[in-house]
Amino acid sequence: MTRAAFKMFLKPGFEAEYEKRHAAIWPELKKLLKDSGVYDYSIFWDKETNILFAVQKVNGDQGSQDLGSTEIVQKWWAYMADIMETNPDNSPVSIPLPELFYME
Ligand code: RM4
Repeated sequence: MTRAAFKMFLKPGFEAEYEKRHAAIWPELKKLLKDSGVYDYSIFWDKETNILFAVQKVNGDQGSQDLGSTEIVQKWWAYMADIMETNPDNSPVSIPLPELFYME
């Protein structure tokens, strides 16, 4: 198991919509994430910067941001693209973050 963290960027004023959409995450996406070994996955929001901080545990070598070749993730990213900063392929701009401290 590895712990992974990354930041993404929410468009200003869309935090409620972001939370609403994620509260209703598509079951097939949730299943894909879990089947891919992604779990204990949280996303936090910094209201001062609109930065989204994601943390997750990963069994295997593919975290959530490595699943862009799947149709369901491509559909989800396209669905979320109107409220996030994205790359030309609709993937969210995602910056990996190094872990500096962990306490079990
Ligand atoms: C985020 C982003 C991530 C996805 C989660 C569920 O907004 O799209 O890539 O793993 O949602």
